[in-house]
Amino acid sequence: MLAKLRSKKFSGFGRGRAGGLDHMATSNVKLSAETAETIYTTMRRIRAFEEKTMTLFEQGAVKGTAHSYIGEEAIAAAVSANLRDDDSMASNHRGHGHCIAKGADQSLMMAELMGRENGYCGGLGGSMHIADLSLGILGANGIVGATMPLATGAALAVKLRGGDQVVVAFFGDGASNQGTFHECANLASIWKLPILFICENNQYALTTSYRDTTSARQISDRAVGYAMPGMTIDGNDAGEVYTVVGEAVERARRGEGPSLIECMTYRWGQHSLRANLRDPRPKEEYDAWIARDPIKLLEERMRAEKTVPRKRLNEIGAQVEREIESAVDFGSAGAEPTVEQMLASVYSPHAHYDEPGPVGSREITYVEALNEAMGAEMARDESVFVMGEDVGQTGGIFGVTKGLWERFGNERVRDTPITEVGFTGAGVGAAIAGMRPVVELQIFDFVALTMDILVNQAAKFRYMLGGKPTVPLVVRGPQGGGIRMAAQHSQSLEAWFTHVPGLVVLAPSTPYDAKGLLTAAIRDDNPVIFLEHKMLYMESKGAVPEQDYAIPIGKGDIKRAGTDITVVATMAMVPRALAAARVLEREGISVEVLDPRTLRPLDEELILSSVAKTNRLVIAHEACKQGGFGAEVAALVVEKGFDDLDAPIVRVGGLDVPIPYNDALERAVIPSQERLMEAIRELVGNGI
Ligand SMILES: Cc1ncc(C[n+]2csc(CCOP(=O)(O)OP(=O)(O)O)c2C)c(N)n1
Ligand SMILES: [Mg+2]
Repeated sequence: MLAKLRSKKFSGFGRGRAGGLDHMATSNVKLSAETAETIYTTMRRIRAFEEKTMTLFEQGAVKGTAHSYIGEEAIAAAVSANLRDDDSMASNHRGHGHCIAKGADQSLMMAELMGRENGYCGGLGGSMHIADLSLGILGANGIVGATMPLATGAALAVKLRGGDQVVVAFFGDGASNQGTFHECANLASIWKLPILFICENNQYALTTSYRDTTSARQISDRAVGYAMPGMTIDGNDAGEVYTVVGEAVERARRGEGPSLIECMTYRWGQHSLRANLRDPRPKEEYDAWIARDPIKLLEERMRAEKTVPRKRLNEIGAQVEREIESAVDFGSAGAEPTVEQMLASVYSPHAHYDEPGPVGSREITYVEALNEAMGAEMARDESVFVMGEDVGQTGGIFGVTKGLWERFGNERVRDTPITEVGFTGAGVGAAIAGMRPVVELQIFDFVALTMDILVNQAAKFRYMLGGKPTVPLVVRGPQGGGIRMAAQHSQSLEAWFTHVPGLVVLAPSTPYDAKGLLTAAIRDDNPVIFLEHKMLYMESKGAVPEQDYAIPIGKGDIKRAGTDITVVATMAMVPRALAAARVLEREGISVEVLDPRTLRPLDEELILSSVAKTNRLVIAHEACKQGGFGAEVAALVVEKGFDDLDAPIVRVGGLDVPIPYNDALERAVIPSQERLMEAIRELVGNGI
């Protein structure tokens, strides 16, 4: 069948035609009565749900927006009829149909669309974020193209566990132009992941035609570039979808890797219920596709094949009407969610640990400490794996993952292509699917490529889904300057992430903290941005216990006690502040050096109690001063500890320029020990 359909495609769909309509013939594979009835019932259910949603939207009971799946029902229904309960799928903004087909509870869906506390996401997600991980529904998604990395990661999780489940990524013709599609198609192909890329080509992305936005003749042609089977089929023919997808599912289960199936279809409505835009679709094209109602086509097939009698179809119609009425009643009876419920949904609770302190005589480097934490956690917990560029046999360009490949092998210490969105996104998908990925970004500046994945996906997943799922992901790598790597390899970017609810941001400055915090990060159920520093890689060595230990997230540390002034310093500024404190001690100035270690959540109490003791505060970080993390610390002390201050707060930060290449200029930009000492001296001499 695959070969037949492939050759059909090559003889068929031409650009500029009405979506290949002339060339699509209903497949002649007979559907069993049971399969036909299952698919038909699902299609009717989706249609009834979408019609009701439209009415509720007009009445103001469903707010915001929703994207109707009417016209495309055959795809979700026939794809899902091939899936087992333990298979999964990731959906997009037009996701109601996918969720219903995978077995989502319509009452919980409807309550969510109505924004109620009894909805799937407790009213925090709405139409575009329905998910039910217990049914393998990895979530609809408001970001076009995000489906692919989540599904790819879930498929990677299947492979790592040695399962035979498959994962489906549903996406539109528009999404096929996103980098995520291309990065994930490549990843899925080289790793032979059990994933189906199901493109629902409804021929338009909002108001643009795929014929104007897509380089290939058909989207399935792109499969060639990723060495996977690709075919274009009639998405309104449930029989054809069922048969072709069935073969691709079996192929994936056998471990033969991904397939790309492009289902030609048409949405009946505008882009969304809210959209009131120019409709560019020619009347002739529109009428031709509406005449090919997928539900009617299946009814005709069942009549021709004499499988399910008309009477039974009427019963199904009546049954889905009852279901939808009861779903609406359930939603209408739901309470409004509370602010307390909302606030409790952002983070999974952090574990409590008793840390041993940097005791013992064994001294190791910062790099060795990080390596030890990963090795110990991988040995302790099979769901932990490491991936990134050159992390395997090479051990990473700074040697942080050295030796792990030899201990844990290719699968769990996984070299990736240069595809930051793809592998960081796959990390999120794998975390959602229950693994504990540790993703290395070779140089932390490259995090800029992954912002959607971290900020819109990882940080919000638990929250959007009503505070239930966990995202145990660590994204780690070296930031900071000092080794003449210039503006795109030297930045300190912590403030980008401390601003995002849902993320944890850790920034160790010593080998002891590096091991304990990385251990805590890997065990934590939240996405963690784990910042390391190149200068600490090169220079930092210190006492680290041999045993496993974790440092509680949210607990700062006094690195040196003092009475005249507090210096809150982060990362490479900590050893500088300590060196400054040693010099100033000889001048009679007693400096307390406080390292927050955890930037989000911040140990506010420790900072406030230190300032209450010293009455003076300098904040030192390497990042640009403007908009830097120091502003947050300063604001905290002004808001909650103002009466304790005897002098203005001083921030010592990087100059507000990108990091330059020239060494003298780089030294001028990054705060030096001398600059720090000047600030401290001036502040101690100032005040009341
Ligand atoms: C990254 C991103 N860009 C733009 C949008 C706005 N937007 C939402 S849906 C959509 C069109 C998507 O088209 P397609 O992938 O073909 O799916 P369809 O709506 O046709 O089902 C656009 C532009 C978005 N949500 N996310
Ligand atoms: Mg589209």
